[in-house]
Amino acid sequence: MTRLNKSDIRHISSGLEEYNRELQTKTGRTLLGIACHAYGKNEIQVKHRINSFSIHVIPVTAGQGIITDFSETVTAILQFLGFNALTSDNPDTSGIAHAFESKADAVMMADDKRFVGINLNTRVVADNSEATGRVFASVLDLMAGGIKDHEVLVLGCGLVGAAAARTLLFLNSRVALYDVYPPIAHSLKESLSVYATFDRIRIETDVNRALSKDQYIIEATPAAGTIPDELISDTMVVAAPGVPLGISKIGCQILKNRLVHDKLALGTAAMAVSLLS
Ligand code: 2YC
Repeated sequence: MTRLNKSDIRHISSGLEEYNRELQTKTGRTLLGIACHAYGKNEIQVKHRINSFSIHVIPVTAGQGIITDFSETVTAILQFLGFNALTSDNPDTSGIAHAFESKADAVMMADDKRFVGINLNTRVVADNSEATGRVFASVLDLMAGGIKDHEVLVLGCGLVGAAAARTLLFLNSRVALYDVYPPIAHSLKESLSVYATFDRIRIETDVNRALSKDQYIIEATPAAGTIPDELISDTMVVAAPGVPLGISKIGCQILKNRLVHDKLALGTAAMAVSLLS
């Protein structure tokens, strides 16, 4: 899991309005709309409930400690969506206790291993890796005008790539799994075979060949330069949850409206919407 740093986070809050417009242009849906699409929720009904759903974002000092503005940025994303969200004045135990005492509906917090949302009434746990893979697969579904029956190349078979692949199979697409460490791709294929017949899941071993074959891509690796500029075709569509982004600045200019990437917003939005029971 890539640990975000201050510079990854610095411009997210101030850029939310523009990013929302960008998502609308690229996918036809807003940040909230995409999160609703990912969880099959009716956006109108969600909007009726969202203002009264209180979420405390709690800084966590464990391990490598607090990332400057991480909690404040998560809170800003939630408030942008319409949630009744605040950053707790107290970290750790005190923050969790205060959330329960003030009858918050949910908390969100992250240590070095997991970033989660917890609904304090239903006990539902929203995991950032699961939600991020699911929401970026949904982005690809929207950008493709329906991903059903297409093949999608999933680069990176970790927790996020796995959740994306699972979602893509639920959406009746086919997946080609690539990981720099092939056993990871093979074990993902094994675990996915409970969701789909084997013929809808294949292992890709040559990423360059795969990039010339598949136009729909999930880039879920923690590496830069995963998709070289010279392999970007004029029909390629990329949903990229991976941090850092595996595409160069020139590659981003080539892809333009056929690339969606962010480091926190879509995953956070998906987590929060999934907590609304
Ligand atoms: O500020 C705090 O409360 C820190 N404990 C937050 C640490 C977050 C570590 N995780 C990450 O940087 C990202 C997550 C946003 C998702 C995956 N890695």
